[in-house]
Amino acid sequence: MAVDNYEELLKYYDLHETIGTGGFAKVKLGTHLLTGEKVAIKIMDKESLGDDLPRVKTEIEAMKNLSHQHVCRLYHVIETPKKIFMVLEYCPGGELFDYIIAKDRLTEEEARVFFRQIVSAVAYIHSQGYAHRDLKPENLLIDGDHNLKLIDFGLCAKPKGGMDYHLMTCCGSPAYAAPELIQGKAYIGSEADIWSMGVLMYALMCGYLPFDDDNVMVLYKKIMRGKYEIPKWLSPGSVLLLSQMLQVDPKKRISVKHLLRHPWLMQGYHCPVEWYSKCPLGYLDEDCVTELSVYYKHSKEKMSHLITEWNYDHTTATYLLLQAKKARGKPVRLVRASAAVEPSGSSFKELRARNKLNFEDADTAELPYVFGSMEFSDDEMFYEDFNGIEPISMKERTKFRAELNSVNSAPATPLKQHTQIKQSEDKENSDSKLPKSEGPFLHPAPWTPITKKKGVLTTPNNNILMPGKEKMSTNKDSPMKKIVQASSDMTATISPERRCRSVDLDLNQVHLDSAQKKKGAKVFGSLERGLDRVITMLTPNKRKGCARDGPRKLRAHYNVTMINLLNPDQLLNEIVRVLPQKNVDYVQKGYTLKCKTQSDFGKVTMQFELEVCQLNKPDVVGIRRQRLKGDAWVYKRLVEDILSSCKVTMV
Ligand code: H91
Repeated sequence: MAVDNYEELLKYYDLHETIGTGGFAKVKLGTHLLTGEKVAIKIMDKESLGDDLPRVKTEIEAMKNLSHQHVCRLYHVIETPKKIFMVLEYCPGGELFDYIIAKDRLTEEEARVFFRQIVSAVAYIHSQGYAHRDLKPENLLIDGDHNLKLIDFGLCAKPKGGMDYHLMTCCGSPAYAAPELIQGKAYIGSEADIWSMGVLMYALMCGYLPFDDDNVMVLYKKIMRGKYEIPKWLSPGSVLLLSQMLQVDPKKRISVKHLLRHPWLMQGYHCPVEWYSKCPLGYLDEDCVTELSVYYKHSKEKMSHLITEWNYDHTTATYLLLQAKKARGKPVRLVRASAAVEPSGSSFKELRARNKLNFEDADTAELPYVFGSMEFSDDEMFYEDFNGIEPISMKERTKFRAELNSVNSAPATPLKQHTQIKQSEDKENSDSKLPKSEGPFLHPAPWTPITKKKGVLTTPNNNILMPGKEKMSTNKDSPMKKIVQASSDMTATISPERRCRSVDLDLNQVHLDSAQKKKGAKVFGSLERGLDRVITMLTPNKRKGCARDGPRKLRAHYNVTMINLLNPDQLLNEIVRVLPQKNVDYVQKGYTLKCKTQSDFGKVTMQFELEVCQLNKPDVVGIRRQRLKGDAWVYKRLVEDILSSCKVTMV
């Protein structure tokens, strides 16, 4: 990897490990040098993007126009000859999907808190003329305050004639797709989004999908019939709301406008969902402008002018991140980099050291585990190798860093990088750039008059809606259920104080009666219970290469499952034994298993990590799981399968 691809990025950000992959992109954690704020950096390789380049353009243009408390914020776009970097709001809580499966399902109250935020985000983007078209729990992230942020606008549409124009492109994830969409009919984007929200609400409250099947054609038939199971724990109010959203006839489906004041959503709130932006781009925060103008030695007027160009350059990023820092109650201060501005005498090291000190109070507390290194870790290199992506070497980076002696001194020159990105070929998206004076900070009427017009027939995007997609199994009775039901002879006893509050990793459920177990055994929450059994029965075994270092010490998090076991090697051995049986390829690095599955044609269908770790409060062994690529529900079933097989072999 040539350093110059990262040169511009590394002027402003420190780059840490990969935190996920999204289709054609890799997402890394970063730190904005001037504010010390954490950011997520979506990295795309232009060459590998190919036909997906318009999708990236769509996403960037949409995100530039969107500023809302429940929409992930875009801060900065950097385009180099080979790469596109999108610097985004960092959401330490990860995907809503993982949160749901860690809890099996959410209570009605918690589902309502989240669903109000989803309705708020969707009503706002509709008010701005966009339909999202890929609403699902994987595209909702949880921020540091446990609030949801909508991501992935690559499939969104902004019909030229407004929200009520018909669209034709069939896109999104099959299980969330509206009946009219899979039938290839012209559809209205906002109506299709409401259907997906119905599927989403069902997933929140049930922990599984209303329409699901291994066979995509069977799945489509189920969607078109619109019949789904109503589990007994759903209240009459939620059953009614679901039925209003999951209406096969889009004309009979509830509208966002009516959703805002739906009795189910008002319960306990007594006020409709607030959909308008609480952070409009039009208003400039005086403290932030002052700090920036002092830093760059500009007048406040000049600084305000530079900011309001909204070029999504370093000025935009610094302003928005400073504002975010202020909102978190932190001082509105930029890192003073006087050492760095001195020609070549002052060491870059000094600045780095200072930055590190300044960043000491950053939010590591929110992270599921401590991000150890400010440089590329071994782990990172390893991961990249695993993916066949050439990593930037430590040597190159250090050399490059040392050369950046003017890193923080450059005045903010608005870069028009985004203009280099080719025009989208997506006919359903007009040039979505709103006139500056009509930015999203105005509160437009959310529902513009209807002007119906049939869209131009375009080829359904089969790349996205995958009719032939391989699925592993859709057996609703999770394999973990067997384990849980057979757990009366469980030897493990878990003291109440060992429970993880935030996730309700209710290890005590091993003692529940069978009726309760049946209810709670659907998804990942059951993972805890199953693993617990597996692990207590393991025989000690020597594993080569693991005596070296101990497992990492991680914090309790809902992606970390606690195991009632003191020996991490036993757990690692067992997982390593089972993975090949499940056709999972893995590379072991210390206590981390970097796993992947491949299709018959050698395409990587799934990538995830399982890491055996040590928790200190309580002092137990844990397993951190992280999906990096692949269908979320298939991943869930695969991990459950791996664990249930551990059990079968051990009995
Ligand atoms: N999925 C659809 O895995 C599979 C933590 C994490 C923290 C993030 C902030 C922004 C984005 C991702 C974050 C993230 C894709 C982000 C935003 C936009 C976008 C993309 C990502 C994954 C990709 C990694 C994500 C979660 C979703 C983590 N991720 N861990 N903050 O288009 Cl707008 Cl791809």
